[in-house]
Amino acid sequence: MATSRLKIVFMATFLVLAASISAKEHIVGDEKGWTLDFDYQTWAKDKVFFVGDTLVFNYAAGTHTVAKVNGTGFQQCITSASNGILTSGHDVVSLQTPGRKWYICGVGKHCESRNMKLVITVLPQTSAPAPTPIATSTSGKLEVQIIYGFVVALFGSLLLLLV
Ligand SMILES: *[C@@H]1O[C@H](CO)[C@@H](O)[C@H](O)[C@H]1NC(C)=O
Ligand SMILES: [Cu+2]
Repeated sequence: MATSRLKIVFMATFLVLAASISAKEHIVGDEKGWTLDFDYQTWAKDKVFFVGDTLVFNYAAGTHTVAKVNGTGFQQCITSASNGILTSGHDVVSLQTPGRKWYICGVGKHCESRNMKLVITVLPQTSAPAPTPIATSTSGKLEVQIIYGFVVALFGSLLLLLV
């Protein structure tokens, strides 16, 4: 009995810790980037996206764009300028809220005919919102995140022990 509870606590600790420090950068299309005739649905299928992660769209500036749209815009390939259209060729999108997110290319018929459309589902973080950074350097930030992860994990384990 005691050992299995300890196991659960250990696993929970590990999971919370892993989730809290692993903000991930997803290169859309991997080395192919954001391009014509790539199957982005298959690319996204085996990936898990969390709040705090980022998407990176790589392409030659001028050849494509990245437009955030809603489900209707995705189905019908309609971009909306008010949502902001990214054109830099190295567009970094940070996933700030959970839920379904839709991105399409706004150039020509790339969305309609060349499959330049991506839909993902962003999952909520398992831990509380990101801590206010104490240090400004990236390494300091990571340290804070790790410490924060431990605190959250410890707290979670204590809660589990009370069950
Ligand atoms: C989707 O976006 C289009 C264009 O930006 C807008 O006109 C429409 O109202 C939106 N639909 C929903 C369901 O939000
Ligand atoms: Cu395009």
